[in-house]
Amino acid sequence: MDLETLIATVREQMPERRWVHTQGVMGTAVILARRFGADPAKAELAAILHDVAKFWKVDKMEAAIREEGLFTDVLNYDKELWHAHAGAYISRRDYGVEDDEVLGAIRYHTSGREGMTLLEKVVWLADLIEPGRQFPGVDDIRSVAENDLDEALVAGFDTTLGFLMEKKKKIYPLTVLARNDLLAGIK
Ligand code: DGI
Ligand code: FE
Ligand code: FE
Ligand code: FE
Repeated sequence: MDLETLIATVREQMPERRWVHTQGVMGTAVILARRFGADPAKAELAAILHDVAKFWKVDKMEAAIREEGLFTDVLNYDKELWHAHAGAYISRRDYGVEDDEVLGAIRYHTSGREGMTLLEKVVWLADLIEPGRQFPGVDDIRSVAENDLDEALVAGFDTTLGFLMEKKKKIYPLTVLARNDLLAGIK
């Protein structure tokens, strides 16, 4: 599938405001990729697809996750996590994305994981700080992201975890592992 067709296919699966977010993630992911030495084309492709399943019906996300059979544990956690796995699965199955780096960046764009790749970090952070995002502390994370990728991710995970705690939500173990791993890597 060529890029133009892919973009049109993704766009029609989401409301306009989510497409605006996706475009923001594309732009920010390319900037961060250049800044930190990841592949900008891969970052952009992952960004295009990262939220493709976000507005699917819950049953459809669940069916995709069960069909793939790799991350059924996520079904015991917040539904907000599901679109990332469903998205990675159909990116390969339906949209011909074979690149494991790109697929990983889609799959882990919500939860993160232990041992995140450079591309996964770039897309995770771009999702959090694209220009349309507004939450307390986002400008601080943007500042840190000017020069320290891992430190920006730690700040981002702290914000996400704080939000989940406040909402009395379960925390998916990969998110905890991601933060611990990033902390171990920064002094
Ligand atoms: O899809 P987006 O809104 O662009 O962003 P996202 O894919 O990063 O989704 C973030 C949402 O997922 C956010 O509202 C928090 C929620 N969430 C629920 N459980 C978890 C979680 N996020 C993480 N990282 N870990 C969880 O366990
Ligand atoms: Fe998402
Ligand atoms: Fe995110
Ligand atoms: Fe997103």
